[in-house]
Amino acid sequence: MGELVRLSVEHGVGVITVQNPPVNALSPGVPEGILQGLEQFVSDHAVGAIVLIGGGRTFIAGADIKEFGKITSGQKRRGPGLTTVIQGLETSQKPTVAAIHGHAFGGGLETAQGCHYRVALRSAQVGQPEVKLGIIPGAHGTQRLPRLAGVKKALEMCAFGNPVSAAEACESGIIDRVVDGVGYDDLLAGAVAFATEMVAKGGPHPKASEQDQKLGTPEEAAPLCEAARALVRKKRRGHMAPLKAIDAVAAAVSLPFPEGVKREAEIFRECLFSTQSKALIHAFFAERQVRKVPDIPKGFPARDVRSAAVLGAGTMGGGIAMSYANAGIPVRLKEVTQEALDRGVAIIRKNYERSLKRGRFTREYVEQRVALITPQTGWDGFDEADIIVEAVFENMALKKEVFHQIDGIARPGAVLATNTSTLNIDEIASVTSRPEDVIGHHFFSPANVMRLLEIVRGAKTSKEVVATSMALARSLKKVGVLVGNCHGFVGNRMFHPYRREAQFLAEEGAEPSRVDRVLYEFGAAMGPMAVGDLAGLDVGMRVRKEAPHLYPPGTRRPLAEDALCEMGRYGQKTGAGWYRYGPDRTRHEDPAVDELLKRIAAEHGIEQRQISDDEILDRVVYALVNEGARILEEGYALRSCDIDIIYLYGYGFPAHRGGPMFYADTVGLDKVLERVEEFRGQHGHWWRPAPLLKQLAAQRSTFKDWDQSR
Ligand code: T1G
Ligand code: NAD
Repeated sequence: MGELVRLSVEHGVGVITVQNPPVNALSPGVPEGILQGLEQFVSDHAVGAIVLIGGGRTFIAGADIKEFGKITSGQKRRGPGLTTVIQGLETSQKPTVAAIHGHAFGGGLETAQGCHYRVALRSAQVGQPEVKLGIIPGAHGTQRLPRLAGVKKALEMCAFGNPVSAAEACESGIIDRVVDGVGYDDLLAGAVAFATEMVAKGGPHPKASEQDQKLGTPEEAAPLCEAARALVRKKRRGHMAPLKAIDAVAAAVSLPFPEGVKREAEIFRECLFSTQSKALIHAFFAERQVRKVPDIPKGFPARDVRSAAVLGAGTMGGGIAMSYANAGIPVRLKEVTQEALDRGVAIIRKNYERSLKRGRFTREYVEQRVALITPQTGWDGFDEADIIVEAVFENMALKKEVFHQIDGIARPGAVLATNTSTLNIDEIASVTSRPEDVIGHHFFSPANVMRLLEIVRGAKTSKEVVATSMALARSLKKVGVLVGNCHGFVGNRMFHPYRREAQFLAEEGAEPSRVDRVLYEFGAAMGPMAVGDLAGLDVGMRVRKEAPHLYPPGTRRPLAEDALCEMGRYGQKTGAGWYRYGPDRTRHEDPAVDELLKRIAAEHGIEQRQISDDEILDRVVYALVNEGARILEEGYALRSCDIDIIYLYGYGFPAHRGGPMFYADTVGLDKVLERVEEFRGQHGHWWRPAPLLKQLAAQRSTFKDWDQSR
């Protein structure tokens, strides 16, 4: 305990410093330490005020999330809970001041709300991000925050979980003073000076729990809560915690403080034991786990990437160049013809202008970013770039030609990346004199928006180039996931059976719009048919043509999309695909598609039947899971959580389901296997269960356990 919290006295002010790196989470021992320090300073006559501060780079990032898994519903808490500490800070006879730098998140901000005063460095952020973990603030944040900041601000912060800057927090009453300076020492000096002023001013010192002026009436709060609920339903579709957080904030207005905190506690427990919360906490740790590569320890030497060059200014190249520019990295963008270059640059401009209009960027920011992109048709500067990213057409002969050229131009030590979505990285690398520098950087469309970056390790890719790519992903604000070099890598390899089953279902009589609806209701951003139309049905058709091994003789192959392509229906870009598209891309069901499906079924002897929503969901999602299990046992993904992150960040899989592999765990792998076997009985070949799925189901184990056993 002594290690976790340090006590000192500065100019007559007692300083409680939390020392629980890296983020000063409120792990067991921390609340106890704070309380002990508080009691000691309250009874110390030489101390006039108390400052609570975080050691290292941050204040307190909240409760220790690792502890959540250990809490069972009936368990009693050991020692004083966080709320006891918070109450102690608020009822202290001597003024208490929270000194915030880095982050005051979750229980950290709630602890600060217990203090009489809060000061913060300008760079600090405060927030109640609990909803992102499927829970709500559980240490009275939903009750004190509306009293400090008003109901509207508290709803925003508690229901969406987004952080607020120190300046904004000061404006809304969460923070009393912004302290100038840059680090811990400046903050401590500012906080001690502030505390000394408060001692001189004298009490009574404000208690957030007693300040009701900003709460207003339940009648005034009702429309604010309704508006917040409507926004949540739109932006966090299917998520339970944000709606619950709104209920808890509403209780702050309708109930006296002691009753409000009881209501908050009830709601908090309801959320904590939910599957949604488990899934979101899984996703939180998974996002951090994927940064870890077993054979590349932390701190492994990585190369600096200070300049980049991109080949191809099409859909992907333009977005990739924007990603570099947005990270402040100058980037050259090369096309074959001036015409193609102008087209690419115009799209980049349009994208930035759109962000400007939406208020995401300022004009100054946009101009700075655009200035970092140098469009060109020649090779100028490619010999100096730290990384060259190839994003030309998906064609092996062309990629080889381009890599041969790059090899002749790039400086020694440059990373040579390809954005191919299916081609063999080793074959591409083989035409260069330095296959150790070649790696796949599989961005997702639109590359400037989508956060996933599959980093594809070739057989000869050096560890240094992998480490450089993983670090680079973070600089580009992407989530980098290391995968192996197989057809479609991880994401698209799994997406293939997912979309195949969706087509089979349509051919068997499930209306395409119903297939989409089922997936949408499951929480997916878009159903498989709508996604097909967005990406272009011709893409899948080309894959089926160019990779015949995907459909060995005697296996059933999907027919509908090839037939749609033959009718010129490539999806949104031709105004029709699975759906017909009106102006502004409005989607309409199309009887012509239903007729086509019936015709295909009749011609190929496919039985048309009533198909339940459950079958639709299980067939498409378990197709993902079964292929995911194969990928794991073949070693193309490091862990099942890597697959989950790929699906959460690259394919719009609903976050509150935790990813396909975690979802299968929550269903129970024995149940998943049973269903897979059932589908195998009905549909044959494609449903052979992955051996790993069989093994784990037999052991009554989970993919998560499998990850941990390795
Ligand atoms: N508990 C446990 N571990 C945590 C943690 C936490 N709250 N926050 C971070 N870590 C670990 C993380 O797993 C990683 O570990 C390392 O710290 C560095 O994190 C009562 C119920 C603070 C903005 O949701 O948002 O309070 O991978 O890589 O980019 O109402 O961490 O190195 O082994 O993310 O500098 C609410 C979650 C909890 C904050 C820092 N709090 N954390 O970002 O570092 S619920 C949160 C973050 C709660 C109360 C309730 C970010 C960060 P490893 P990092 P970063
Ligand atoms: P695209 O057709 O939009 O753009 C390709 C561009 O490359 C064209 O503008 C073309 O003029 C240019 N080009 C061709 N040869 C060139 C050369 N020798 N030098 C410079 N430029 C050249 O294609 P895209 O969708 O951007 O795809 C590019 C790559 O990214 C492909 O490998 C594709 O598989 C991959 N990818 C695409 C997506 C997607 O959703 N579109 C997603 C991930 C990866």
